[in-house]
Amino acid sequence: MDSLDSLILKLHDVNAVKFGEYKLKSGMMTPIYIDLRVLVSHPALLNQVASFIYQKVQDEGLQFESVCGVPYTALPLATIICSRHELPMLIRRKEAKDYGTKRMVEGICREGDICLIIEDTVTSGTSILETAEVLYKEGLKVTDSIVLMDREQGGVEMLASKGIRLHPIISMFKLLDVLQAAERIDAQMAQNVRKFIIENNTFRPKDEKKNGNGVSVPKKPCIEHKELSYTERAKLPKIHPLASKLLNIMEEKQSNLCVSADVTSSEELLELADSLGSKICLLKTHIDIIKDYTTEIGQKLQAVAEKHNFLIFEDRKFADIGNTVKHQYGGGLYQISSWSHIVNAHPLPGPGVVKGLSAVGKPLGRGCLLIAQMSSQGSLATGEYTQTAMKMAEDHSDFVMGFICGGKITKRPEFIHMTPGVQLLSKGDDLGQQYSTPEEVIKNKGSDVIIVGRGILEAPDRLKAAEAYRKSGWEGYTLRLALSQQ
Ligand code: S5P
Repeated sequence: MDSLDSLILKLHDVNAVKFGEYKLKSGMMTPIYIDLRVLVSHPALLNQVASFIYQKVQDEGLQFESVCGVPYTALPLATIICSRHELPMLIRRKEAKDYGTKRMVEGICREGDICLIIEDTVTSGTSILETAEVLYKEGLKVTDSIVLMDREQGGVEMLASKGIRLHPIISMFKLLDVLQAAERIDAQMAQNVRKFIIENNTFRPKDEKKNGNGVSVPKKPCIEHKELSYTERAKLPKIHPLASKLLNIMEEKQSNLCVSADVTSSEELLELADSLGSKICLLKTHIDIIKDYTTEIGQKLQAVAEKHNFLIFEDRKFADIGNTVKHQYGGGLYQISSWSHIVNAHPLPGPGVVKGLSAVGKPLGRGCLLIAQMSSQGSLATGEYTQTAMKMAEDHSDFVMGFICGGKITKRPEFIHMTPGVQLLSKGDDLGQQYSTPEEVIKNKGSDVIIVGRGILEAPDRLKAAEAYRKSGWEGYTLRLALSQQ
């Protein structure tokens, strides 16, 4: 298959990417227009785009029972993919027939089946959401969507807040880089478009309203507020003190790297903490996989954390009723609350789990992350579940300091987003783990902290690998900040 760069140039050749003054569906004027409707007149290119989309499906290891293209431009793309790979397809009608079955979706819909949505271009994500809402009404689930062109104007975040992961193939910034490098556009034009994209982000969760179909849509495209730096966020009046401390550490050490210390001996755990301590803002442990656990480990870890100025996060994933998690957190063999600054919890049992943990942790100045999404294939933490986690966090922001999630899910700058499933090279393991790169997670998906386990633990030189992840994560952050401040 051709490279992405050559695909971008071909799209430019056929006028699928145009520069000038154009009006978007929303009424917004734009200096760049993406019009993939022309693809049907270029069958070889149409085929090639379909191949890229299917490659993305495979790279991401997506699981689904059917495929639906957002009408009309993505319809032929979905058709080619489904025909080539013999996948069941669904067709969403734009208007219900006024005779016959009055169905809005053609094809077989089985309750609980997952449908993958394919789209050609995303600005705010509304078109995908509208198609998803129609599919939901048929009892289907939508967890993922693939888009050829992401204009990077808030679609990823908006859909993430609705529990749909958007996987773009070409991002606006990549497109501009390639066209500029090939001298199709000059630096000034590229810069104008970048500025426009950053200033016209459409994602503003607080202003959501329902449209006529009961579909939530952002009220109107808006000028996104300048993104705050970690230091600025650390000073916010309503921020959790531990979140503030972590953000200050991140800025001071220029690190948004959390190492997932998934090792099984206490000696290796302490050695890892000490040797990588200077590179990280946070050390994540799974204390129950340590085979020679003794009560001193917690204190020793704390001493190393103090020496290198990082925090400790026990990845215990509490998921029981309040009374039980209270004991699990404050007592038992591991006495987690005595040494771990941060813990996490599944929102599954309801707010009681947070209340129980808070009763133990809050007096000690501890903090909690809610698991709003998971990196593993087929995770159930999507859609309404993710939204409930966000609401739960807001209701308990005196103890909940952020989320485990795939990317930024709330615009409240007080909350810290931490993302596992990060590797520079691998795409996944054979047990369902799915990886994204630090750049994708921090710069494109707007998360704050990358959580890296095997990417570092299995490297021949762990320190060198930790430095590579620290650097990459930090670059993602500085780039995101710089872009938002232009
Ligand atoms: O959704 C999740 C949540 C977590 S906390 N997916 C995850 O992988 N994790 C944890 O992050 C997981 O338990 C493991 O400790 C780490 C990822 O490890 P890696 O080796 O795949 O980077």
